[in-house]
Amino acid sequence: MKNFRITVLIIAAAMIIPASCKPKEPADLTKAAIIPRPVSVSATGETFKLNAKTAIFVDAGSEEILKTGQYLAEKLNVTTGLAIAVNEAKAEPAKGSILITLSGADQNLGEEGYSLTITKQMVKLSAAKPAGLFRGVQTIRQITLKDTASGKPGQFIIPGGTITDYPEYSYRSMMLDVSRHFFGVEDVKQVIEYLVFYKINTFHLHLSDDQGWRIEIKSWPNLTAHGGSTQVGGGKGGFYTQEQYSDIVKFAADRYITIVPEIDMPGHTNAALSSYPGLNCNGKAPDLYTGTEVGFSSLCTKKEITYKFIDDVVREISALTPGPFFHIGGDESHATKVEDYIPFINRVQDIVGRYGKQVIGWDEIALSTLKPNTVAQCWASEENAAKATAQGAKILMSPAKKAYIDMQYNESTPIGLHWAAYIEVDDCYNWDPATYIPGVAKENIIGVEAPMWAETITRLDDIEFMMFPRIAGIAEIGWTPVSLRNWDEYKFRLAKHEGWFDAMGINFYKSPRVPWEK
Ligand code: TNX
Repeated sequence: MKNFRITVLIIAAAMIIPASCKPKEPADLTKAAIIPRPVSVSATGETFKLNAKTAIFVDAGSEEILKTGQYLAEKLNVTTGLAIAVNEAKAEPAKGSILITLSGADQNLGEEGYSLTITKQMVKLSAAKPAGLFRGVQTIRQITLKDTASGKPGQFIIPGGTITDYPEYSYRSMMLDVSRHFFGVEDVKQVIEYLVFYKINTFHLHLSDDQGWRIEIKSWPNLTAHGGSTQVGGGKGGFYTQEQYSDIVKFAADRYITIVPEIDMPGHTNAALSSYPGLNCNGKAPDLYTGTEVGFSSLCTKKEITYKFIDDVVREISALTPGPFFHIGGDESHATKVEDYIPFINRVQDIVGRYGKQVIGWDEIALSTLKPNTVAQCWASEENAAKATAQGAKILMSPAKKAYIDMQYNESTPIGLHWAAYIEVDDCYNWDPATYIPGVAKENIIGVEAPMWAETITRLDDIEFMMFPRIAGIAEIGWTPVSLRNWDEYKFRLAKHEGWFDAMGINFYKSPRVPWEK
């Protein structure tokens, strides 16, 4: 991770919360720059003072909630320079504290909902489930941003009121392609840490493609030894050992983020075909590939060894993945005849099902017979979307013209592709999953994902530039009811996150369409 940034963070603390107390508007919680916008916010005009006496109290006897309290303390201590301690609540916590509790919460808040009450005496965060507390912690972090909190050194004033909040969609995600260019464990953790701030709950790793196989499979070691040894442009590539993958899974789970592993098949498989020639219909190994064309490779759908291979890969990865999903790709299989593709996808769904996982695949999988719980990820074809919903499948919305954060912002931004569209920050925000594809309604949709393909993306700085600020908008689309979303209001909240981007050292795109304050 970016350790050198800690210094930057401490210096930047003064920028997040101004050190001097300029005359300000009265503290108003409804004006807080919270992204995603909460479902309901009401202000009282009271204020809570966060200072050296503030402590965090959590329910006694829960390691899990203690960790959430510690996570909040760590973050606030960096941004405020205070040394807030975390204690188990024995009795009624003292005045001036932050209380994090599961008790007394409205059970209708669901898995991730929370309620936050800020009075002169106390900040009280409650939720029905631990994940809800963790999401609420992100709101507490955000209301200490500049222009929401104000204060003198050592004392920060937080506006009083109540927030009741829960997500519109249960699946809010970003995908990172680690195949076209490889990104190491520390980079991946940094991206996950960014997603946390915007209440995103799923992270999809595109672990294999023509250019590289990125996860160790113990029963097929040449996949990484050979297939992981290069990347687009001919660099040295890389891969995650199973221990490293598990470390990523745990890092994400500690932040209530589910990892969805993808092994793309039957196309996008040149790295595997080059590692094991037996997987090719002609039995010959193609060279490793470092270009960016798509649609030229296919596993041999007619050979039994192909299904033994898939079984082993799915078994090993599923054993390391606690989340419910396994993504089988299935896109752009132009080198596979459709009459071979359909039975292939049908059979792979059965394999994944046997290892207890639910299948996700790109929208082309709707050509096959979808199992009852298979999810189709819609990126391009309305026809495939219609086929999926007609079969009763749920849809994950990733329309390339809106949600592909590997697309350039405009003609002059330096990295990214533009085959789908140029996607400015407002374009990425201004769409509604529930009306985007005719015939695909809210009840068909599980959520939204922003994919980051990595043909042109080579370093963490590039990932940041393409993510920020678009990922904040995708997060709001997934969380906030459409009736509360409006670009002309959102853009001012977004502008206030610049201080956080700077404090984190994030290389963001300073779009001319956002009224930045600096
Ligand atoms: C299409 S989207 C692809 C990827 C490319 C991407 C580039 C999808 C399912 N397939 O193979 O990387 O475009 O934007």
